[in-house]
Amino acid sequence: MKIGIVCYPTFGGSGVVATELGKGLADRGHQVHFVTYNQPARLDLFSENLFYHEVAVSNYPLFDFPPYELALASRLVDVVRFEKLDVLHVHYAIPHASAAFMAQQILLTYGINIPFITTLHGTDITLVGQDRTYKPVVTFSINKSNGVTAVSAHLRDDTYKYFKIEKDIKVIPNFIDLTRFSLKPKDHFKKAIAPNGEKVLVHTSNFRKVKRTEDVVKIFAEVVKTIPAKLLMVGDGGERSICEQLGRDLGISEHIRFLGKQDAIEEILSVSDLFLMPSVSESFGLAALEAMACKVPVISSNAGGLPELNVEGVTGFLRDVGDVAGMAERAIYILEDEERLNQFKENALARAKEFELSNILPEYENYYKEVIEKSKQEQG
Ligand code: GMT
Repeated sequence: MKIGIVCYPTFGGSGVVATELGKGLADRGHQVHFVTYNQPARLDLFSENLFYHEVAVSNYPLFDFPPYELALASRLVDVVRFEKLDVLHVHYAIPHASAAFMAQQILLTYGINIPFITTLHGTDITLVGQDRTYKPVVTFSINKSNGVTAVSAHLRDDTYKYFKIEKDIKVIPNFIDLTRFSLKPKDHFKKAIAPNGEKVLVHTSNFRKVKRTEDVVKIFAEVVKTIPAKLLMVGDGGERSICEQLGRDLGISEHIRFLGKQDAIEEILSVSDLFLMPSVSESFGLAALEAMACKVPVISSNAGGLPELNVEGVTGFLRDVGDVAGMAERAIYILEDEERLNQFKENALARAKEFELSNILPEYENYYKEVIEKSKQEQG
């Protein structure tokens, strides 16, 4: 198949999923065309089946807000026509689904009928999508999609709850490439981070409010009272400086390292003993899956789709959003007993294996075929 993928090229979960999916599809012989405003962060390899088409946005002085959606639609028209794509797959509804719909309508005037699939990732539904400024467009473009997927059953149900959706939404969870995300021998790094054998807790995110990163610091503050430990904070965003200040205020900053944005996340996870994800909402929790693949158990909130990934008492524990004391108590429970910790680590990996790329990718392939076939039939 010839597949066009639209996504945010940044470090966000939807962009990561879209890029890893495209790479996986290219490995299986499909031709994959990324259409976005920057080279996706994880599109870091050469393959004869991978293509990248940049969307250039005109900076005409009249525009206070350059119309990215129009530029994207125009670029999609161009790429579909000249690369003869079979299907478009857009990740994150805003503004990708409406741009794909516009491109689809324009392409009809050229006698080309291309179906498009929208994958809902989370905040496009739970946060931004519900903003009155976007809701009618989000609803319309989901309903006009030829196929719709959501990354968890919870996100699918939320979409039905908050929007008037007439389409079937297929759940296809996030996935993990275990050849990349696995425990790496990084003893020298572990020694540098935790020279006295301290336990290493870790959090990776884009430090937005939805991640409740302050809770991460507060949980750690409780843990370090009982267990010698270090905290690695990976990523960057608006809440980072607040967390740095909180660490200082709580007198624990010497035990916390802010590492900023990192490419080799799997190396950091490889020296970690426990992952913290206290998010207020999380449609799936890809960062937690990446941790589990590197044998790191998870203490998380029970928000959104997290219970579909993190299994209570097996791969970690889940507590209500904001229950810092409960999360800290469960973190100590896992970390205080070496044998117990090792069992949780094994369980985390076993669970991650269920989301192996090779298990999930065929679900997307089959769905593409189904949607293409259906669209051909509808066309007559
Ligand atoms: O909100 C983010 O963390 C980024 C966001 C995105 O769409 O880029 O991530 C969402 O999509 C990921 C991939 O499907 C999911 O694993 C994350 O749980 C989800 N984030 C939230 O729902 C907050």
